[in-house]
Amino acid sequence: MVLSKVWGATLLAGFAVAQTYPPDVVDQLAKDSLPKLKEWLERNPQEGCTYETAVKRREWRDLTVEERKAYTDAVLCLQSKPALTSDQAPGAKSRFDDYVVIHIQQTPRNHGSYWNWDRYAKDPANSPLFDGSEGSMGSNGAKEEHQGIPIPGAPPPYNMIPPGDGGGCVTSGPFKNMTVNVGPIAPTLNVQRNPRADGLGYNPRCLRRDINKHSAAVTTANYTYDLITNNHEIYWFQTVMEGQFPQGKWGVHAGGHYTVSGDPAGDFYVSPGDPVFWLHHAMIDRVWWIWQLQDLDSRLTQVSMTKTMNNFPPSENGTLDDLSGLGVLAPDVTVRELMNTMGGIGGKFCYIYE
Ligand SMILES: *[C@@H]1O[C@H](CO)[C@@H](O)[C@H](O)[C@H]1NC(C)=O
Ligand SMILES: *[C@@H]1O[C@H](CO)[C@@H](O)[C@H](O)[C@H]1NC(C)=O
Ligand SMILES: *[C@@H]1O[C@H](CO)[C@@H](O)[C@H](O)[C@H]1NC(C)=O
Ligand SMILES: [Cu+2]
Repeated sequence: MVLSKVWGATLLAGFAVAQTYPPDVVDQLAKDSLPKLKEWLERNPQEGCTYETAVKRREWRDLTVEERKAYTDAVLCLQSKPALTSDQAPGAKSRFDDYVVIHIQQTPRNHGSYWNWDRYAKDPANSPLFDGSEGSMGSNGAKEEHQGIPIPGAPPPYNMIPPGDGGGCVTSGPFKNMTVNVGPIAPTLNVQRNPRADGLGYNPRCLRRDINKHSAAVTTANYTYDLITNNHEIYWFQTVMEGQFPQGKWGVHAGGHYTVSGDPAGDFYVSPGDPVFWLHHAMIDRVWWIWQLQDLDSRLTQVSMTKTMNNFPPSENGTLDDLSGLGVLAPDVTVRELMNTMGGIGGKFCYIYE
């Protein structure tokens, strides 16, 4: 009896470990597009970067538990080192906070592993990403009542995402004890206010999440596939990805952010303060990369939109010669260099997605 219980548990554990995710339609499209990348590289050899030497970015669950722990340990390490931005932002206490500050001030690009939304969309709270195990990015927050997530500019019923089962402090996993230092600026939960109007003052509090399957429902592979294959210009690709709120379409970008939700993940400005932000934005980058692969000759250099968000205040169109300006994080480089993920910045920027 006892023995069979032990066996049952072992089998169950074995089954959980063996859980796999068959390729979704977007994974298949990415795989089918790789010959186009190889063919383009043959015609356009890049300095310091080849298909073989490119870093292979892998999905969260495709990393081993040890590799996932190494990733979260690296985040914890950043959180243990002194900040470089404390002059401008007294609330910044760590090197991790520097990234949040620069995001608040600008728009960063820095990614490692990624989160394939479709894999966990049905039950994100119990997925390898958020199940609270040591190989996760930390758990959901404790249950705490709230009204849901207001989506300004959308018609009912799309103007309010119903709440999930969390809302409070993260209860387990690597970021259980994490302190959020800066913000909020645009909170979706009732969060204690920052002492400074610009959100950069010191405001220590727990990391809160409300893992939300209502938001995740718009990030299944069919939405992403539709986005990639039915939008042929960067303007439309970007517009559909970022959501068409007046039409009640949240888009995969907001869908992913609000799958985590909480504080600071649900805050438009401070969202990088939740470590999982970086996995979400790596997926955004992957989706853009797959879109580019469909027509590299034209899409690798396509940019759209003006230099201000929603063109407010009105500004000139962005160009490939614009400088990124990542402050203390990195020297200035042109958008052109950042667009070239197969050899930009003298070959330092060299990666593909697996
Ligand atoms: C959280 O902090 C407590 C008290 O310092 C410690 O015992 C625990 O191991 C920490 N948990 C994690 C996941 O770091
Ligand atoms: C994706 O699939 C869901 C569930 O079947 C469906 O409700 C939704 O309309 C689909 N979205 C697109 C863009 O095809
Ligand atoms: C800016 O971009 C828009 C959309 O691509 C285009 O219609 C417009 O002519 C551009 N403006 C300038 C000054 O180049
Ligand atoms: Cu975002």
